[in-house]
This record gives sequence, C-alpha cells and structure tokens, in this order.
Amino acid sequence: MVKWWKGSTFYEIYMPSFKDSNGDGIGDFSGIISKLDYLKGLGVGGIWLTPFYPSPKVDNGYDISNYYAIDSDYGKMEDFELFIREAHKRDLRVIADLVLNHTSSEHPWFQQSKSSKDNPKRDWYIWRDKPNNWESFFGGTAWEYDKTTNQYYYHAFAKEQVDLNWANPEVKCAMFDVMKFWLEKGVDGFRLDVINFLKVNDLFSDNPYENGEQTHLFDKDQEGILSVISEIADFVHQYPDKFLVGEVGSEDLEILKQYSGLRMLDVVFNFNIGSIGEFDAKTLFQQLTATEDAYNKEQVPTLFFSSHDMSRHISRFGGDKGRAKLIATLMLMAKGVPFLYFGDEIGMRDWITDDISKMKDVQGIMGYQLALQAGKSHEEALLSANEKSRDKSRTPMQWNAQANVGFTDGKPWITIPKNANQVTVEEQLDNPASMLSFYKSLLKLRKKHVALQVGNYKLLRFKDGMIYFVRTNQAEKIVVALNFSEQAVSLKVEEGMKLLLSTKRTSFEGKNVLTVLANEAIILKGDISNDLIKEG
Ligand SMILES: [Ca+2]
Ligand SMILES: [Ca+2]
Repeated sequence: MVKWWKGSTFYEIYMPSFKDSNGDGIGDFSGIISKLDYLKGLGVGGIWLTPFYPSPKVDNGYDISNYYAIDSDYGKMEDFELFIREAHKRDLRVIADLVLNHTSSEHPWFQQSKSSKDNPKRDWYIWRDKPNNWESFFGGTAWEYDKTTNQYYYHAFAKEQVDLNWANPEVKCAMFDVMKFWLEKGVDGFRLDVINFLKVNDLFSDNPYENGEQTHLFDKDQEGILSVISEIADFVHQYPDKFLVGEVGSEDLEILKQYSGLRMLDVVFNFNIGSIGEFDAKTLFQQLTATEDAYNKEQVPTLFFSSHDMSRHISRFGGDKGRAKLIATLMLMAKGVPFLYFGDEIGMRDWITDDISKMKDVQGIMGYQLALQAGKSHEEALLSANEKSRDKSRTPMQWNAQANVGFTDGKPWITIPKNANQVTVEEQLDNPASMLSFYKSLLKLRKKHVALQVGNYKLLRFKDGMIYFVRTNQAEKIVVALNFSEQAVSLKVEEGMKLLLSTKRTSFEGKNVLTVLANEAIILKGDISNDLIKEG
C-alpha cells in the first residue's frame, strides 16, 4: 500500500494572499473553501497552509501568540473546522504549518517568562546575563536586552520571535499538546518550520566568521536535535496516516539527509534542488543525482522551486514561459513529493517595489535598515531590501483582472501592473494552451501512472543541456526528457513508445529515435518488458 503522501502533490497556500471572502483584502478560510473545487480540479492532493494562528504578524504568522485558536483575520474555529470537512470531502488532505522553535514575544508563556527570574516559565526561553556573538538570521544580534530582569533573551529570527528552550522537557510536553490538539481537529500532518533550530549549543560558544560572514555553527543542527525530532515523529505517527515535512534550513545534503526516513520526518524540503538561484540545467541535474546518491531506500526528496520564502521560479529563471513548463514537468514527473506554490500554476511572477514604505516583510525592512546603517544610499538600500524581501512572492493570487490589488490595514498595498505578464486564472481556465491547463495535464498523468508517483529511476542522465530520466514500477515504464537547450537532442528509445505529453508536438511515431526539440518537455510510455532506453 502506497502511503498517501507519496502519491500526492501538495499546494502551498500563503494564508493572507490566496482568497479573500469579505472584502478586507486578506485571504481567509471562507475564501479558501470557495476555491476547493478549483484545487480539486487542478489535481493536487494536499494543501499546506501557512500559519493561521493568532499572531501579531511581525513575520506574517510565523510569530504565534496562541497555538489553540484561529487568527481573526482568517476566520473563526468553526470556519477552520468547516474547511477541514470540505477539504476531506473532496479527498484533499491538509497539513498545518507549525512553529515549534519560537513563539511571539506576545505569547503569554513569554510574558510570564520575562516577568521575573523565578517565574515557572523563565526557563521556557533562553536567558543570559551577557550575549555571545550569535547573529539573527534576519540580521543584527540575536540577543535582546530586557530591562525587567536585566538579562538578554535569544531570538534566531526577529526579536519578536523568541526562541523556546527545547532543553526544557516542559516545552516539549507543551508542544506535544499543541500537536495533539490539531491532529484531533483533523489535520493530516504538519509542515515544521525551521525544525533544525530547536537545539542550541549548551556552552553558547561564539560562532566563527568566514570572509566577514558569520558561520552558524552553534545555533542550529546541534547535538540532540535528531533525537528530539525522532520523538516528535514518533508522537505524530502514533496517529495513523499523518505526515511530517520539515523545513531544515540548509542546502547541504549531508545535513538534509539526516532529518528524514524511518522514525524521522517523512520528508524535508530539498533546498539543494529547490533554491538554485540562476537557472542552470546541469546544476539542477547534479543536485537531482546527488540527492539520489545521498538518500537511502526509505527517503524521498521533495520537489519545489517557489515558496513564500523565495522568488517565484518563473521570474528567478528569466521569465520564459517555455522554461517554466519544463520546470513544472520536472517538479511533477521526477522522483519526489512535489510542493507547488499558489500561483505557480498560472505562471505568476515576482513583484518588486520602488517604495520602501510598501514593504511588509521584516527580512526586507531589516535589509533596508542595515544597508542604510552601513552607509549605502537609499537606492542601494532599496535594491538590497528587494533582494532580501519575501514580499516578491507573497502578492495576492490573481484570480481575475480585478484581483490584482493587495490590501494591508485597509489600504491598498500593491497593484500588479497590467501588462503582458499579468496572468489570471480566469483567462487561463478554459484555454487548453494555458499554463494552468498544462499543470492540470501533468497532475492528471501523475495521478494515473503509479510509476510517476513512486517509481524509481532506472536512469537519470544529462546530455547536451537535456535532463532525461526513466521511471518504472512493476507495470510501467515512463520516459521523461526535458530539453533545456536551444538545440534538438536525440535519444535512442525502444520502438513503439507512446506519447503521453509534449510541449511541442501532438504525436510521436514510435520510432526508436526520439529527437527532443529545443525547449521541449516530452513524456513517453513504454512497455516494461522491453529494453530500457539506451544512451545514444
Ligand atoms: Ca478576508
Ligand atoms: Ca532555536
């Protein structure tokens, strides 16, 4: 029996930006419910919701002030429960984003902790008389002075996101209670935020520097982290069929591979593949191969190229729609669990601001301030802020030409310029040549062919700018060729292969030479009993 998540494609919904139902410009649960049929029609099997808990939203919900409720921007608990029922009715699973590493500074636990040195919650957070040199991942020192008790508290991210002390078993128990609560509400698992940050070095040793940049040697991936994660995994997996995906903030496969597998997380995000910056087919191929080599039989990679934390891949990789289709084919046909980011399916692009007052993301704003402090001009600081800001991929879902304005506090935040790049669901829905229709075709294929869900690679190769692979299971063999180059590339295949999908042609004559056209993505189905594709 194939585990449900191995056959699923996930769809990330960035809560504030997906679908607003009451005209305040902020996405909400009623809005998402109204689009469940759209998601079902698209063909995804799981939904990942970014945090929906009450939060001051210094970091857009990744600063939780109450783990047991729904933020009023998104609705009420009844709306959430209705959402879960309606999603399950359509066979859509739901995973909730959960932040175990830190709470909002407004969380009552922290309010109690900071009230006095002998408060029972004091040790739930990390307090020191003197800071060490650790830097926040958003820039600046990771220690904030608190005058009430004349000590410093530790925050790996913004100062309003206070790191919990996972060395304290009470913290673990409190978080297990939180997980139990949401599992019993019906969520099908969790996406665990910055999960390799739960432990810090006991001795608080200073981090080293390399080329002027701090190396985060002692504030993540510390001793004991794997056993904590194993306990979390065992706890969640007591409930049948629950799924865990971890955000392990690293592109290093040697680190990533430690966190998934038996009695660990089911999968982690493979930033080694997903966050490649400039497009390069060879680098992409090398990362796919390296992952395949590094992982054991129990481990499956994840496939994604966009998220609420990074630039949208269509923009990052040069803006070309043909290339975006090749990337889509890779995401949905290669071995791994795909995570689409909302708007990927219509080719939504990055948004860059020329007005710093419109920037919402704490990471971008910090980048701006630090650049100014370093003596940069306003223009240079804005450039640096736009690079760091994650607002670029957080603009509202472009359902139609009207849905191009984002609001914050009741005021218009952004307007997507009306130009050739403005894509909408409305204009793509009934257009067979659209990006949306292409994604639907891919998702349909993935659902139909078990080899595309769980099949291993019989072959994974690179030739003249083309990535190609063969995936098989007992009954099927599927050949996928992705020609990222500007020249046709030929391959020897067995005779009689059948065309499943191509971005450039509607038929294939079944000869034993396949000439893959420039920028073509092509998928063929063969007979498992025949010889496999040959190199040629
Ligand atoms: Ca709303
Ligand atoms: Ca931590």
